[in-house]
Amino acid sequence: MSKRLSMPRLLYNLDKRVINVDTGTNVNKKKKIFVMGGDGFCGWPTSLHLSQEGHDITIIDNLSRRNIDNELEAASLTPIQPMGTRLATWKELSGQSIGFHNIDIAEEYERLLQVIMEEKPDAIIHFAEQRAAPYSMKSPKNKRYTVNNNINATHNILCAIVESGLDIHLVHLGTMGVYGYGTAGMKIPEGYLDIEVTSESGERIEQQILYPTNPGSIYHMTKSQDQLLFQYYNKNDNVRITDLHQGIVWGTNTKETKLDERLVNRFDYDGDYGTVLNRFLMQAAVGYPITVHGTGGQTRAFIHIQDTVRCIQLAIEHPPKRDERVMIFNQMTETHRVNNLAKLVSELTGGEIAYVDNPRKEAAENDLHVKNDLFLSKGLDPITLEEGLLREVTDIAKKYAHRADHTKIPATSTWTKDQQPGIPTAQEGIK
Ligand code: NAD
Ligand code: USQ
Repeated sequence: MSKRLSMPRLLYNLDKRVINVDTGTNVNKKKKIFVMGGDGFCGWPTSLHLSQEGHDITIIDNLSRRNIDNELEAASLTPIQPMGTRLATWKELSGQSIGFHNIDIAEEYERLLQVIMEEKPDAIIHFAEQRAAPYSMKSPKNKRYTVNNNINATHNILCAIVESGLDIHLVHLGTMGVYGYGTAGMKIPEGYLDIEVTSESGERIEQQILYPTNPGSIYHMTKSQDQLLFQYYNKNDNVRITDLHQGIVWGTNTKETKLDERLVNRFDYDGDYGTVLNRFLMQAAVGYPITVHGTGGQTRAFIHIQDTVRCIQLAIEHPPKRDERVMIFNQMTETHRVNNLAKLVSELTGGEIAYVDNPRKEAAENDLHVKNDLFLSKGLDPITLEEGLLREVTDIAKKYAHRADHTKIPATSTWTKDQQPGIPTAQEGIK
């Protein structure tokens, strides 16, 4: 007997979107997407890229990252523009409008729900968390802020998706740090670990469980908590969720942010928000010693910002099915030992390396082997450090070196009373 393909029942709604009546999903390629945290380092280039692809983008951000810069008296190395200028420039260049709402998603649940109900997004990309490990460890106030902000933000989004009754695909930016930075002794899988348990009758049963978390900071711990929230809302309410376990993002600009200097992305280099490779590039460009913590034996996963944006597009294009478990991708393209990165940057620039005290409580060394087959199988063609590093030094770090405040470079936030700030000594060439 031949099988007839059942045709989807489609509804054309007032926004000219085509909705599958049975699943509630928008079957157009072009989607209405909310970018929570769309003013930030990853969120801004993602918003532009998805707008360029023809999606209808609305940014939701409370500009807390800009306020933290004010609090720390630090600033992006690149001259980022106010949100109004960013959006007007994008409209001028692309003809596309990006919407913007200033909402604190951790605190203003009713406003969040209202905007979801009114604009009915097909997908929400969630970048809106306090993302710096050193900032989260600075003081009890910072610990509490990071926990309250991050966990409430994630929970409010999940709760609002369920209360709205809409079938919204949530794409969350998580971290490789949930797996921990010990040596796993195996390739870290994409989210789920194969295990075998022995029943009372001696039968061996295979299972897959969430890879055990082992966070190394309060910030990373909030990402571990996020994972449980996702498991729960997926199990109880069938929310479609993709959790991207991202490595350290390096680089600054993407195809779209390069179009005009007013669209430039942020570049953090200060001791709290600057991440290791961008800090090393900037330090070398301004003649500051390259600050390797301890022996530099930590191995970490990396990804270029252009690939971040591409991965998020791939995640949006491949949502999990309604009854599928949380989809987890390792969003990274290569792993490097911190000390080797310092040597690479030093060879490229002539910069001097300083082995400073490690302000963090972390293993002196770890090995890291990671599976990232899912994105590669969906067509990701990664930018390697080898091809992008020099361009980053000349196009960004040297170009904006005059904006650097050297007093903001040292990492002074210590994990406990037993660690010391990572400050180079006078002998180590500090100018
Ligand atoms: P970022 O600090 O530059 O951007 C985060 C944005 O979220 C900011 O614009 C901030 O104002 C906003 N925000 C924070 N709390 C909010 C709230 N309660 N309500 C509304 N807006 C809020 O950070 P980023 O580097 O773009 O990182 C984005 C996400 O990606 C984070 O969740 C981070 O954990 C994750 N991630 C980043 C990296 C990296 O190397 N930058 C690596 C792995 C994962
Ligand atoms: N490090 C140095 N010298 C420096 C700065 C850092 O040796 O000047 C070392 C740190 O001690 C650490 C490693 O470099 O061992 C990475 O530090 P980082 O600040 O670049 O990265 P991390 O704290 O892990 O956090 C960053 C982002 C975070 C994201 C995470 C991805 O801020 O949002 O989740 O990278 S991952 O590391 O894969 O978990």
